[in-house]
Amino acid sequence: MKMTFRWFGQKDDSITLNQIRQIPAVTGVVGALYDVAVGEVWPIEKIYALKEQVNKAGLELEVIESINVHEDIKLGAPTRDRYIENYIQSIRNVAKAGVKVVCYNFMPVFDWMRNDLARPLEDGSNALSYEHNKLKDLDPMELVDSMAKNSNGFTLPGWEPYRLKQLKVLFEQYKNIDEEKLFENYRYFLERVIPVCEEVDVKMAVHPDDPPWSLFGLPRIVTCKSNLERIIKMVDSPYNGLTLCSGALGSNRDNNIPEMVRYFGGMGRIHFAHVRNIKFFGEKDFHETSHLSSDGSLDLFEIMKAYYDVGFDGNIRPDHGRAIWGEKGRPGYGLYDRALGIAYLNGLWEAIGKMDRLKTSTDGMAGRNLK
Ligand code: DNO
Repeated sequence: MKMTFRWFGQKDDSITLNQIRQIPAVTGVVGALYDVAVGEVWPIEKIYALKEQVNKAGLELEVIESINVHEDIKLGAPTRDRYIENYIQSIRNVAKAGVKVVCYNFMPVFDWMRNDLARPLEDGSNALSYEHNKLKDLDPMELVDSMAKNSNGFTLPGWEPYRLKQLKVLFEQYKNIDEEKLFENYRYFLERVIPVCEEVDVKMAVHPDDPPWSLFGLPRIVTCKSNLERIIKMVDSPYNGLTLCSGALGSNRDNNIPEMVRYFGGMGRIHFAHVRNIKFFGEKDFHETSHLSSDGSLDLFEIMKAYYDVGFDGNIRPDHGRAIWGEKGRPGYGLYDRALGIAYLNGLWEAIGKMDRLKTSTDGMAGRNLK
């Protein structure tokens, strides 16, 4: 596996490339052009500039998170073809700069959702949290306001003001879109984009909906094993794959993450791994935690073991972390807890690999003894 770290660029991240370079085993950053509006073509010069900056720091830029999909594509609006053309051009451009994987999502209107960006935890740190009953009765505008007010002055990925300006209109437009219609519009998009990905060798990796259920009456489909399977089979190409996010999918108790890693990883369809933990405190309520298995509800050993067993050699990154040691970073994206997360994932990976090799050699010796 290749360990990476998400970076929001020089202007908009409290963390420097040099700091990232010093986290053990990190070989690359996961980046994006944050100043290109959704739907516009990513200019090649800007991609090259980002790549050069990252490479100069001794890091790679193999993964983009995200090239966002314009709402007109998800809505199947008459203007979608223009936006799909632009998307395709952006893919061609990132390919020229050596990008191998594009992470994106197909969530209507909102990206990930939480109702508290700084829930105090027992150890004095704080983390993102989600309480279903509090959120479901909220006016979506209030949610947008509170996300903006509590983000320590950073723009949260997925909550960029330009995207949310048209909220009321969008809600109106989505009234006629149910899950089946959304699947149909998704297929239309994939049928046009994946052939180009095959040509330029860029893998598409859809991020699951976070949380993986419908909210505010909006359809959500990237939610569970059967839907993920349906999505990758809609255009059955190795270039049509997944960002398997343990925290996003894991917030639905019915999703068995190690099993999904084995299943989709075994098919070679996991192109990017987000690994983090969450802790349930209600049926559909959870807060984020450190990566450590015993701090949360997910078993990170089992998840990493599943990646090891399927021979995962793609890019992986720790996902959100808590805010610890007084750090005032972008909620979920501070340096310290994500770096601790990496150290832990590295430890699991080394131990799993060494135990496996030890087992193979003792099995071999036992075999010889028998002869
Ligand atoms: C949140 C992230 C998501 C993710 C997008 C991918 O922290 O996991 O915003 O980047 O859904 O398009």
